[in-house]
Amino acid sequence: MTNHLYDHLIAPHHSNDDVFLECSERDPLTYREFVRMSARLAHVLRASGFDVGDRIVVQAPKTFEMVALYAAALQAGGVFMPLNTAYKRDELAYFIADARPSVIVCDPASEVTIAELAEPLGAAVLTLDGDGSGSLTANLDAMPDEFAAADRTAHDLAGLLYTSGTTGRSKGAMMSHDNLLSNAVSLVEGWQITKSDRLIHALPIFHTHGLFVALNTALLSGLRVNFMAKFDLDAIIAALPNSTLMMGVPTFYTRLLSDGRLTKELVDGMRLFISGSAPLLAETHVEFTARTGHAILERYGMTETNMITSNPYVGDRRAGTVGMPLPGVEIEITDPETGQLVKDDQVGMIEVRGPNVFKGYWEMPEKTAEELRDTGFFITGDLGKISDDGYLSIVGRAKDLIITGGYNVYPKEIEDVLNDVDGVIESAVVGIPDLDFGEAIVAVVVVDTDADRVAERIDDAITGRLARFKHPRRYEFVGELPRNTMGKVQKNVLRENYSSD
Ligand code: MCA
Ligand code: AMP
Repeated sequence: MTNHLYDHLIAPHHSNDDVFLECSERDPLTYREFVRMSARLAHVLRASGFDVGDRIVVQAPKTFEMVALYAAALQAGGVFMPLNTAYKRDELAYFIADARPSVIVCDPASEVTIAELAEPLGAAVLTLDGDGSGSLTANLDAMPDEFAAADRTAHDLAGLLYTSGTTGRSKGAMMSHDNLLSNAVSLVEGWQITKSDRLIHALPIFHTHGLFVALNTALLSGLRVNFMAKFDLDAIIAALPNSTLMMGVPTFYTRLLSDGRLTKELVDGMRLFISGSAPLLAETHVEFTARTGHAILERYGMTETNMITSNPYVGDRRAGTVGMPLPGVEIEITDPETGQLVKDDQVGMIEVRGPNVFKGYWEMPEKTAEELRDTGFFITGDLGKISDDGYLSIVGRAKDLIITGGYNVYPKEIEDVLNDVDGVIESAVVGIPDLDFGEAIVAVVVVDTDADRVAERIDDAITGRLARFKHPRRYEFVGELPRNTMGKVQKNVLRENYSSD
């Protein structure tokens, strides 16, 4: 029997007494204890009706138990599907109905809502609170310490992560065991991660970055994780002297730079700072190097592909670039219209092929065919160019996407909510530069009556239906939207107009 990810990430730690996860609120958890907790949780899942190939939806606080639940789902042969804790009922309803999990684990505070959504599917609902308590763990001690891992090949599914669509519905990216393992192996080698590393982990664990990039590399190398509930500037400053490694989104670095306590001495013991999920401004890179002596290593990835490129660990970490393809990963720059390769050094669509590229979108063969070519190349929607010496720069996006503090927001989803509001004729949502979040959401709205009254209704609709990070930070009420001769709204004009204010 083999279970690709379990055999490489979890089983090797069976007798490892090194600390895996530590945090300020609880006793540290060793690797050995983690393996035992995962096995017990796998028994809980089985007893709740979780079979090989089933999906488990998890919308729960960031805890040791949630990490062990990921391992348990793999061990039980299932597919782990984490969801942003900020999602509201309407958002959850879609994901749950689409993925049809057999088990859902949620915060006790949302149990009633989740139970309603689970009912038509007959899915079991278990709870997990921020301190590790809940119905998921209530009988953990009574469970056996060992669980025979289900047989899973490299090509079986391990994760289902939803990404929003530029038009229409969110799509579940199907990640296989090998997609995840091959990428973790490349990153551990490329970033020279070892068991001596001490990682600052302040990212959420419901996305690729905090879950797969950070935790799969931790499990593969056996390093020690300083597991923080969220980004907290004081906690990070306090942790830096005893750490060697940090992974973050650009907001982590701009916030650190805004604090006078960030000095060369503070980060004396640090080996590597890594940034990704959103563009790191070249000036942030330069300022960070000047202040700390550390050149941030910027890398580029997507939910559908895991990590694609990375700046070198040894060599020039070039500001404003995302480095070179990881081993085994190929990149092509193509003409977005024709799909033909562009000439050297020209800007075009970034396409990627390799063991990291996903298996397709869950139950959406047409969407898969649109973005994943028969040749195996995935069309990223990002525009870029490659320098003579092989560094990729991302220069824009062909997709209508806003990235705010590392979270992706598709304007269409917000526009749909706005356009539903009584009194709204039409709307356009754009991202404008923001010092803290990289981009901030602005909604430009055309109304047919008293703007104040409509604004109240908009506020109710947005608050009720969308996660907080998707809420526009600013509304502009206008008489009409700028359009080109084809009648298409000129979002670039809106971006320019509101960026300069
Ligand atoms: C929190 N808020 C946000 C965001 N985060 N609004 C917009 N964008 C955000 N990212 C809201 C809060 O609800 C709060 O609302 C208000 O903004 C201020 O919150 P603040 O305390 O400043 O936020 P925070 O809790 O400090 O969080 C900011 C953060 C966090 C640290 C940047 O958003 C974060 O950890 N982002 C990382 C996301 C991530 O992991 N992305 C990876 C995706 P109120 O007004 O109610 O107070 S994976 C990916 O992209 C690919 C694969 C890749 O390459 O990695
Ligand atoms: P997601 O769908 O959350 O996986 O986000 C993937 C998108 O994040 C990519 O398509 C890029 O647009 C963006 N992204 C990730 N890393 C970087 C980076 N280092 N620089 C610029 N954009 C990035």
